[in-house]
Amino acid sequence: MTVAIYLPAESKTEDWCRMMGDLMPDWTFHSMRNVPDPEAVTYCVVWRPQTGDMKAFPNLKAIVSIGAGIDHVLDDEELPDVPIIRTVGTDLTQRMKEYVALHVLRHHRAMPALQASQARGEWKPIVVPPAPQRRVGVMGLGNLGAEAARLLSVIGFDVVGWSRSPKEIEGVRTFSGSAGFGEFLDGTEILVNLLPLTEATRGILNADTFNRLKRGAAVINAARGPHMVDEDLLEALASGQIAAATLDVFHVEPLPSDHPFWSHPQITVTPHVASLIDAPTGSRIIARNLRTFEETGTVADLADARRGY
Ligand code: NDP
Ligand code: OXD
Repeated sequence: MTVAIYLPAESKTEDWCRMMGDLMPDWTFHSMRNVPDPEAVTYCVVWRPQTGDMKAFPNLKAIVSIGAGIDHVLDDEELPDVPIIRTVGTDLTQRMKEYVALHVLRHHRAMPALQASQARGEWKPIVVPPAPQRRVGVMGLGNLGAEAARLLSVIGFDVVGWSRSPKEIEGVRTFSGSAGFGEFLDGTEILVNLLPLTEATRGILNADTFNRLKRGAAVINAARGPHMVDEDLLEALASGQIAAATLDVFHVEPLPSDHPFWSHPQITVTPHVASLIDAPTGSRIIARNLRTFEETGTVADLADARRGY
């Protein structure tokens, strides 16, 4: 089998070709920019490919996203109509749970304000309520959101969750669909976004959403930049409706150096590291999925392109 790999940095593409070749010596891996025979390519493995890249391969059987999200693949308006395989696994879920717990606890325990006091040399205790009196809302209850919500509940938070279809998760009160969205938001003090980016979820972190949260809420966006309406966040921070935000993802990545988020005192910026897949783990998952798909014509981690995730 011949596979074309694309990552925005050509040196990384070459690393992936080497790693995948070591794991699957009976398969052939080429950089997508350097494929000798496009007709031989049956799989593409990609992160943020460019429009039209994959239509060059007429015998494609499937596309593998190097990541849980597939929005970067669906952005290709000339995308071949073949199955899309996500790259997910326990390592990714573990990393995301850690990121969410860290930043929820940080907001809950008022760490940004305590650090600001330290910078001023001020001894200024802040008393926070115990976790059961703090409502945390998790948007998206898939692989990542469900596990993050479970962990927050084990820590003791009052956890609510929101998804497209109804869900049952121990220790979490769940809401679904647009009918359940308002009730999910009411009283939420720390909002965590783990939705996929689709037409239905683009811009969902906007003024209307912020205004339904408890005044002084915190927002954590670890999903995709275009979920956020940046101007609405800046206004909500200025008005006090939102007290703080932790942002891992942005409309443009890397976040441009002149973007106001960089220096905003109430915003914590992390460079898309919430659950960064490491190459050795990712390549092992992808190798297993490629073999399974080749043998059986399907895998558990298939995305649904019509749904958008
Ligand atoms: P899943 O596909 O497993 O889960 C998505 C969840 O979102 C599901 O619960 C789904 O509902 C819900 N959902 C989708 N559309 C809607 C909607 N319109 N209204 C309400 N709920 C909706 O995704 P993952 O948990 O694996 O990943 C989520 C996202 O996290 C990825 O798409 C990616 O963008 C982002 N991500 C970010 C990373 C980072 O490092 N920052 C790393 C990995 C992922 P239902 O269950 O009913 O289908
Ligand atoms: C992903 C990501 O989608 O890293 O996996 O953002």
